[in-house]
Amino acid sequence: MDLKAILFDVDGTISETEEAHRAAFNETFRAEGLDWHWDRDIYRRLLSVAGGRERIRFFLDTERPHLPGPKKDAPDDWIARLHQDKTRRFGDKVSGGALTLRSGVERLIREARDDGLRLAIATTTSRVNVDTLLASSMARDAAGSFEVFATGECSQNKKPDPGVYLWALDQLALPPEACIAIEDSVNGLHAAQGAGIPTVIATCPYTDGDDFTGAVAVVDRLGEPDRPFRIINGDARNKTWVDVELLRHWHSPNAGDA
Ligand code: XBP
Ligand code: MG
Repeated sequence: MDLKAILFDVDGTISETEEAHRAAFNETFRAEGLDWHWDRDIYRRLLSVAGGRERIRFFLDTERPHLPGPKKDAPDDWIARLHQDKTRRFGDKVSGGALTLRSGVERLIREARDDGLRLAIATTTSRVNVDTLLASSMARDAAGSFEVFATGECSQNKKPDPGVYLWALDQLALPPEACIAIEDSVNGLHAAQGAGIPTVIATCPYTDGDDFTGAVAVVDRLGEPDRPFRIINGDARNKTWVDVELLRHWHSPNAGDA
């Protein structure tokens, strides 16, 4: 089946957002009077848990099991409040212009749209974070090219569960073999694979060097004519940036029977 749609992950793929997330988490913990500080090493380890609320809960359960008082008795309500504060702080950073798009993202979105491909978002983060990021870093016409927004609110379970991708496929009314996903992380790869969607990985500093077995290709960025990618795995066909033609090539081995 020919390629009909591209599903973009957000954090780490459209923009390198995780340092802004990490700063928002740490500012939230400080404001709450907690001695928690997630440095880059801790955060890289915690990123194996998708979802900010789930990540806080994992840290609480594994690193701070002796938290006293009501927080321990009703952690979920307290964690939800912490995460709301973190999301507000993250939104302030993003709307203040703290983030830019990764190399090649806006170009590929426009090329795909002009080639008649449909575009969707498939992310763990919340819809408000996606809207704020696109509004503050992407030209309106490019941001307006996305037809479906599958965000953290759309699926019971977070990546690597395939839920968010399955929801996106349902909204697109497309089979997985008509799509390709662009991701940055192992959780994202496994979520897309779980939905049967061939996946291209563009690594980011928090995921570089991870095991992306099963991806149709692995590059260090989507790239631009003046900013070539480094092909880590896969056949680049003498290209140095990801365009629609290369995506169609990477997609073709996965196409089912015509
Ligand atoms: C990456 C995630 C998110 C972010 C933090 O999402 O796992 O949890 O780290 O955002 P993506 P929230 O699927 O886009 O790579 O705190 O809103 O979860
Ligand atoms: Mg990601």
